[in-house]
Amino acid sequence: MSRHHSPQNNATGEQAVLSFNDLLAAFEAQFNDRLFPKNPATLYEAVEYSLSNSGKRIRPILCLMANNLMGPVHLDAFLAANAVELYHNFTLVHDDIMDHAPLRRGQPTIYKKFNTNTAILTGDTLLLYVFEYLNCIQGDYKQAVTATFLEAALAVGEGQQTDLDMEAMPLSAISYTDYLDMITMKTAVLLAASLQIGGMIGGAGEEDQEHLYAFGKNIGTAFQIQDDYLDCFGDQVKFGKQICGDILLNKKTFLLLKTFESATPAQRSHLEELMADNTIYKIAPMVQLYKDCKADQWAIHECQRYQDIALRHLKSISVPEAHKQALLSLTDMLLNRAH
Ligand code: DMA
Ligand code: MG
Ligand code: MG
Ligand code: MG
Repeated sequence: MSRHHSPQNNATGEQAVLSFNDLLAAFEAQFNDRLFPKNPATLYEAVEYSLSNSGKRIRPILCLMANNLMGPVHLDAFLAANAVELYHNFTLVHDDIMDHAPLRRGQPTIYKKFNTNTAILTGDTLLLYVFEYLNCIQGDYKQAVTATFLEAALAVGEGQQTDLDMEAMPLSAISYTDYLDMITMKTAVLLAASLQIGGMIGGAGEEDQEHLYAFGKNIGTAFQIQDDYLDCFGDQVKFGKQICGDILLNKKTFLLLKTFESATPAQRSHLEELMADNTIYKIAPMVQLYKDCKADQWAIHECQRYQDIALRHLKSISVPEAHKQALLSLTDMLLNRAH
């Protein structure tokens, strides 16, 4: 493979900015070229299962797009994109065990299809490959890329532990800032780091790297608020995950926090009663309470607010506006909104 993905430049010599579909096709072509050990067969099957039916590939494409903002896509950006995608899949394997989730991307989750122990080994295998890909990066930014990646990966672990700890905590002990810190760590930093790393490999200056990071952090925050919303109000078939799992586990989601904040004293005591119930019978009245307190509308509003902040950071990046179109379209696709 050449060190740059073609087409590098168009006929006029201007930099070619590749679309989501171009980058996705290029990413898929090399992502399947893996050398996972084929034995033992069950683990191989579980690893392949975790990577097939593969979701939206948002994180690796963000990395490639950030790299493409600065110039032709570099082979090192593909290596980093692989690492990011493998790491993301690793976190999902664990997340589904932690969240007792039966479905992911419309199919049984790994621990359901195989068993929890095989799922843990699947996660371990993916994680080892993350570092193999990072290790293959050649440029003199290698150390900076690895450090940025590691910092993000550690934050995801911290965010996931906080998410778990919050399940058992009373709402009165959790502020909106605590919630934002938790979702920043578990979700937003990986998007932010993917973008920063893509930029870093493309030779972005420090300020542009900071804007890339902030752009990713804000779309990541909007993305998780939207994820909380969809877990309750989404279409299960499109969402690919079981609806209302967050309610059953008393996950401290945007909807739950906002409802608690806006509730009347009577609604608050109803909310607390429902939280003490561990059965599926709590779901319908809880959804109703969310609607009565307009938490659904607040979620849409807040998602928009973070998207707007993100776009301001994208605007501040010192490359021609035309180069940013792919990232703008991806943001729209990600946050389900047309400009
Ligand atoms: C997502 O939290 C965070 C990580 C690190 C996977 P979540 O449990 O809401 O995600 P999902 O809705 O995809 O299970
Ligand atoms: Mg989950
Ligand atoms: Mg989770
Ligand atoms: Mg969720």
